[in-house]
Formats: sequence, structure tokens, C-alpha cells
Amino acid sequence: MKQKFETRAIHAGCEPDSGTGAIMTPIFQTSTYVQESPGKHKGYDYSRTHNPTRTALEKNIASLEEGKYGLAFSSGMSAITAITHMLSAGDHIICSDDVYGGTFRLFDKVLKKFNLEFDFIDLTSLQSLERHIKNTTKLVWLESPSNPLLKLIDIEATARIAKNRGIVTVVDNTFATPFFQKPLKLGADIVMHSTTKYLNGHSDVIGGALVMNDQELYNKLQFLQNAAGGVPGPFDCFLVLRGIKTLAIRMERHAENALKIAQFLENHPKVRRVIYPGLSSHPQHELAKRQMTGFGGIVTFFIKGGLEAARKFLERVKVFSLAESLGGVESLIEHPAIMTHASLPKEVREKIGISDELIRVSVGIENVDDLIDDLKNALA
Ligand code: P1T
Repeated sequence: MKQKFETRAIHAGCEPDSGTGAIMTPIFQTSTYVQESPGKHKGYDYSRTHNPTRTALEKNIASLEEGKYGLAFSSGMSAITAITHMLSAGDHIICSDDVYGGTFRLFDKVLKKFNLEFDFIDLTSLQSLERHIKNTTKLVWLESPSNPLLKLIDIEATARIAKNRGIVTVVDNTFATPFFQKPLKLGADIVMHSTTKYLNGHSDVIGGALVMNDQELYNKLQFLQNAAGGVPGPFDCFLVLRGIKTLAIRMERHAENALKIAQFLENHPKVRRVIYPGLSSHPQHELAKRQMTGFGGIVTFFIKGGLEAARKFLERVKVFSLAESLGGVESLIEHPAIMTHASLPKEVREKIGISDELIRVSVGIENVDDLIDDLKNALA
């Protein structure tokens, strides 16, 4: 019988050390490996290409996503960059209009210079996806739930449309994590992660990962991982592996706390609107129930009173920390328009709904009563 998620999170890729019996994967802090004879070695020749601590992490994340192959990177952005290195000048990419500001910035400010063409569209509409596909379209890029507006995209339907046209679908699964959503099983070709977030879970590492089933895609991406060199160090791999061991119980608590906070905010007179996929008021709550097994730990809401009210509120929280990032055990709160999504031009932000009243909450695993108390006091 195939092991369950919680068991694989702890054991996949992690064998006790053959030399010593050490139960924890050693941190192989080495750049190179001694060879018996030129080209004759134990599978490791140089740590940009392979490192045993990294191999353990890659196998572990692949197992959680129920994919065949995993690749680890030095950041979420370097994982994204590796995928874009598969493309050539003239290729066209369709990207969801609501993605992490850094992803938009890489596509819009860096890759357009290399003659890659982008359309940022509302991928909640499959008709819009069909309308924008061209002969040169090579990639469809999406986040679900998206950052920061928590839009849901029908992964199965999107991947089916793309696959029929020979287009690769990439899902950034950072917000949902494989505990709540498995894009490869829904038909996506590549799953991408900022391991900085829930997978590591303790706000002390920057990292990224890719998982896929297709061997040809894996060969290309592994070649690019080594050729471009955005690899994580062994210590960071160790920390992410350690974090993942508790992913399942952390995600359960994140989601339980997030739902209570979303319900509290939804009933607060100073709050205009709350977005959380687990609320029946979320426009895609039915899709969320179909394609996810839980709704995650991020809640966004619109505070009444414009930028002034948002600023005052964010200066007053005490248990929540005002900071970029998400997915750690501690609760974070931020203002997307000024912080994580400042790289989007104001017109674009306004068009898609990232207003000055929007606040994003990464609900941690503290006692939820303390969290609600903190929000209550700051709103008052
Ligand atoms: O920060 P890095 O590990 O390079 O990952 C980039 C990234 C990719 N995808 C998503 C969905 C993300 O949220 C991020 C990073 N996001 C933040 C720092 C943030 O506060 O939203």
C-alpha cells in the first residue's frame, strides 16, 4: 500500500545515513567529491550538479506532489527562471493576471527584453484562455489560489485546453501546498513552489522547487538547473526537509485558524469584503471544494476608509507582524499595493482589484483567540 501524505512527508527521500546510522539526513557541506579515476565516482561530482542533501529534498517534494521528479532551487524566483529558460525568443506565454508581484516583474521587466511575449489575462475565464492562445504559445502560468486576491483557476480544464495545443501548464502551488492540492494529478505539467513559504514553514530559508512527471521536461530542467546554477545550499535543503516533516499538521492548523479569522472579519463593521476560498461567499467556493482538500492559511480583506485606515490598522497590530512573505508558523500581515505587489503598475493593480484598502493576512498557528483579539483591537 502506498504510504499516506503525513508518512511520506517525514520519510520520503530520507534514508538513515549508511555510514553512521544518523537518522537525520546529513548536511553534505561540500562543493566537490573525490573520484577514483577520471569520470568514475559515486554519482556525485560537483555540488552545483548534485548534492546528497539536495537529492533527499528533491525526492521528498516529488513524493508529496505525487510526481516522478523533483528539482530544488535557491529561491522561488530561480525555479521560475529555470522554467523560462526552456523558452526561445518569439515564444508567447499566457499568465494569470493575479500572480506574485515578483513573478510579474520577472516576466514584464526582464524577460520581455529577450523577446518573449506575455499576455496577463483573467484565467478564471476559459473562453479568455482559448481566445488568447496563438501558434507561438508555449506556456500557461497560473497560481491557484492566487497571490494576493485568492482567485481560483480550474486547473483540470486549463491543463486540458493547453495540452490539446501542445502547451505546457505550470501551476505555482505555493499557497495551497501539496497537502491541499495536487496539480499534477489534475493534469498540470509542472508544479512550482516557493519553499520559502509553507514547505519550510519557519521563515528562515529562501528556496524554490519544481516537480514534474515527464522525463523529457525533467531532463531539460535538470540541465538548466545545472547550466544556470540557481541551486540551494545543503544547509537550506536540510532546513526545508526538516520543515516539511510537520507540513501536514501545520497546514491543518493554518486552515482551521484562517477560516475562523475569515468568519470574524466577515462580520466586522469596518471590513468591506473578505476573500477566503473556504467561505461560501467566495465566488469560486464550489471549485475550491472540488479541486482542493482544504482552503489554506491566507485570508485577504478590504478595510473601509482607504489607505489611511489601512495604514493605521497595520501600525496597530501586535501579534501579527507587518512583513512581506507568508507561510511561516507566525502570523504575518501586509499591504500588497505598497509591499509585495508594488511592481505592478498602479493601473494594472486597480484593474484587477489590488486597491489601497486590500490587506493580506498569513494566518499562523498561534492560538486563534489571540489572533482574533489582536485584529479586534487594531480595528477598534
Ligand atoms: O521569494 P521566493 O522564494 O523567490 O518566491 C517567489 C514567490 C513565488 N510564488 C509565489 C506564489 C510567492 O508568493 C512568492 C514569494 N512571495 C512573497 C514574498 C510574498 O510575500 O508574497
